[in-house]
Amino acid sequence: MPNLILGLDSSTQSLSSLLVDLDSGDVLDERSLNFDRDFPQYGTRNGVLPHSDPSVVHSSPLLWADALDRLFLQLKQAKLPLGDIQAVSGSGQQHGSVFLTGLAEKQFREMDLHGSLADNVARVLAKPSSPVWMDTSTSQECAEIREALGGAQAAAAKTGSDITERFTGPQIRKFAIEEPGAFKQTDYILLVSSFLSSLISGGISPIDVGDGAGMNLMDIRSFTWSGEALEATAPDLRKRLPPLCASSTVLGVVNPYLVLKYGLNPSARAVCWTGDNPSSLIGTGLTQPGRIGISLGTSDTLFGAMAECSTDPQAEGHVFGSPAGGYMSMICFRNGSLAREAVKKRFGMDWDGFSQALRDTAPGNGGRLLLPWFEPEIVPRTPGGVQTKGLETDDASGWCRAVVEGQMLSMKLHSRWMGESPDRIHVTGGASQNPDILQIMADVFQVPVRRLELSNGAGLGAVLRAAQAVHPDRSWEDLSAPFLSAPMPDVTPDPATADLYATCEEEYRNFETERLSAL
Ligand code: ADP
Ligand code: XUL
Repeated sequence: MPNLILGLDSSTQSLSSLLVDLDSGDVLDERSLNFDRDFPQYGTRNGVLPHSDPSVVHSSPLLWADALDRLFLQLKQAKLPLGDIQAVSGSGQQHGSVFLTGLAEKQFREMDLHGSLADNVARVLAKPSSPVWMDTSTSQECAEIREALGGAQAAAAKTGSDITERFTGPQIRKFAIEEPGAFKQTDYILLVSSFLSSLISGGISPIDVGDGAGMNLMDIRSFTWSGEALEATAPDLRKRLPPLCASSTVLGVVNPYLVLKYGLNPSARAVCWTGDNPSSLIGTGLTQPGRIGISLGTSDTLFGAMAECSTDPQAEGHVFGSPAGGYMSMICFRNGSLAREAVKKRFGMDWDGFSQALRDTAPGNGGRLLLPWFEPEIVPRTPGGVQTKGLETDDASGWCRAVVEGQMLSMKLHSRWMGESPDRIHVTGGASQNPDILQIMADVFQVPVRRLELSNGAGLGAVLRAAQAVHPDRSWEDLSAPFLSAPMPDVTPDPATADLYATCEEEYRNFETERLSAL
């Protein structure tokens, strides 16, 4: 029987899948459902629900469940050999939380086949919407938890990160304070990853140590729930959280719902899910320290495997468990693709026009600078408002270069704490297909940039993690080799721009410092 593996990725804006044959290295199918376009009934915009308060950003767990059903239906209608799938895993946007009642475990174990996955979920939801990573409404809760844990540095040393607005702990605290009745009804608190993993496996999934580290609730050194953090966050939290587990945990076989409705093999393994960034670490071939990955998705993230656990003294970056064992560092910029899109839209361009503008302008942009805070930014923490220097409002090509240079300079500046001098950057995510953006990245960092054949690093990570869980005797290198080819030569840096961008970094840092103190 062919050795097929299915990897899923439920991101901010879409659910995508990758079906591969592990033995031949063939990708049998790659597809994606866009939440706004394919599920208009939920009324999402860029994958999230509009809200009168821009700091409150939620999405719908029913939408994520519906997308899972639709995806399996499409795979079945495409007559793909779903009965040959040996293992399924996935990744989810990090930090988002799903609140379920005590009936959830039984409901997921004994799914009602007459209803959809969303119908089954609707019966056990303790909170109709899920706060997601773009939510910045928990500053008060963060301050309270941070104080209880002894300040930002102490919180980072304990949980891997300073107490952070989008992280699950502060979101849980807000829910417990604002809706005590609904919180009381909550018996299970899951992440997006463990929620979808629960639907696939038919039960309540544990939370893996990659995504679990994004909650401000896990002791980053022992990979267990931190009693102190739980205590500081919400009452009786321990009993509401599933256990933590290694990312390679095989949860059992897939839910009979998937067997009976879509023809999955009853012995196919359901492997624990993780967060999209830990998954991208694996899917970009970065299981060992020495190189970094950059994901240009809805958010831009920069990550790398870490030799040992060391946290950011500025408390802006994060340490997570790596799905390959040990640790990874990660830093997340909220103004990623949506900021590039805002500039593209402002000047009525398509991506070709945007790229042409990058080619038409010179490195350094003649001193024109932009701090890309189109929306509240996480790194550095600021409520936002785009800041420019020397940039005319109608200077279309200047704006295009300024947004990308600003993003790359900011990534370089704010990732210095990782102490990495990478010899190569591996890129993934939607915007990684744009070579002109990658050229600016190569020049700013002065290292070659490798674009991988499969631009969905998180989805490939899900495939490789599932494969490794069912073939623990095989190494990551061996499993990933057929899938990590580069479709084009590395984008190499122009050494002539090295000094220029070192000066730009200095100017960017000064401008950022000045604006942060003025805001
Ligand atoms: P996520 O997984 O966070 O939902 P993706 O990694 O799928 O996001 O990336 C989607 C984004 O990729 C789109 O929002 C779009 O801005 C960006 N994108 C797609 N094509 C290009 C391109 N040619 N140049 C720059 N950005 C692009
Ligand atoms: C990481 C983060 C985002 C989400 C969505 O901390 O908030 O990258 O995982 O992709």
